[in-house]
Amino acid sequence: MRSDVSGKGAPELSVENCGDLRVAVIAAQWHEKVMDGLVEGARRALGELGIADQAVLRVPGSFELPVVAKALADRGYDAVVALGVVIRGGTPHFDYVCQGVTEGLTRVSVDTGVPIGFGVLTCDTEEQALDRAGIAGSSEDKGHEAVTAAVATAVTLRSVAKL
Ligand code: DLZ
Repeated sequence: MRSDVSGKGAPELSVENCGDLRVAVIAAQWHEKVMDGLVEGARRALGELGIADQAVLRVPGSFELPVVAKALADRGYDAVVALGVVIRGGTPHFDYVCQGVTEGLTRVSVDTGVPIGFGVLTCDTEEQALDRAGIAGSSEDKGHEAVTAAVATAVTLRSVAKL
């Protein structure tokens, strides 16, 4: 594993009794090769978890993820997973997109009570993003991780509802 990779300390999540959950994945379209890896990792995780009721939708860019996440939460999905890649350029645009998507997704999740898996990579370079995209040679698989985290949280919320 590379020393600059952020996943040090990540838990091995074991998620059970989740096959009946409804899960939606939303994916931005900027940086196609990285996004293909994230979406593939997300689909793999859904399969491993036995989630049959699933939807995968696309939006143009990461900035559009929160509004669609809100619509999906309102439609009754138990968990939503947001995937995107924002790569730093020469202008402050990176900061605005990162801030908008992060704050937007947080707000939607807390306001609706629906967990949102945060699979938005915010990287300085495309190489860093590819290293987290779950493709051959990557050190991390952030699409898979985001689905697992969202579904694990939905299972926890179901337990909370029974307390
Ligand atoms: C405009 C823009 C830029 C410069 N960079 C990215 C990026 O690296 N990743 C991404 O997902 N989207 C980017 N966008 C597009 C914005 O997210 C958004 O789609 C547009 O500003 C239109 O609202």
